[in-house]
Amino acid sequence: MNILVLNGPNLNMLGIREPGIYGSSTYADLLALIEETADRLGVHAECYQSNHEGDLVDKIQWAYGRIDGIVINPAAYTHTSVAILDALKAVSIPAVEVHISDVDSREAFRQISYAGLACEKTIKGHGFAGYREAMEYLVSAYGH
Ligand code: CA2
Repeated sequence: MNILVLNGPNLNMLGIREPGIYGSSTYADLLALIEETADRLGVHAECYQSNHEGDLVDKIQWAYGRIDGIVINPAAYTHTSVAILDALKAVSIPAVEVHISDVDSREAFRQISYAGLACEKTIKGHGFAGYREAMEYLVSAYGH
């Protein structure tokens, strides 16, 4: 099984600023957790981060025919991007939305998710563990 783990803008800055909201672990630490999880589950994880909306759309389109499940944290684009929503709908690959922070207890604008409308499940406020839980869900639902 091939899982694409997509991260949106500024998530490459993890651990560098705002440790109170996002924790003090880095994006490299997150990649290590995803790799460890993939090994344990016996799947391949393709990780991609971009600060650019179109790049994320391109990567979702690239996934068509290659990837069996998507874990996506679109970061700020969660709350604005119809393009990412449309791309997820276009490829129709099972997807899980992840947010490190509990977006429901933050500003009102963070409680709107466009990407989430194309996802089977949303995991929020579980920190990095949310990515592991999302991968476990995809493997249990679609692993072969
Ligand atoms: O909680 C999440 O995972 C978010 O997707 C993170 C986004 C935010 O816009 C969403 O509302 C919720 C922001 C990611 C920014 O990451 C930073 C990392 C280090 C320092 C500053 C921002």
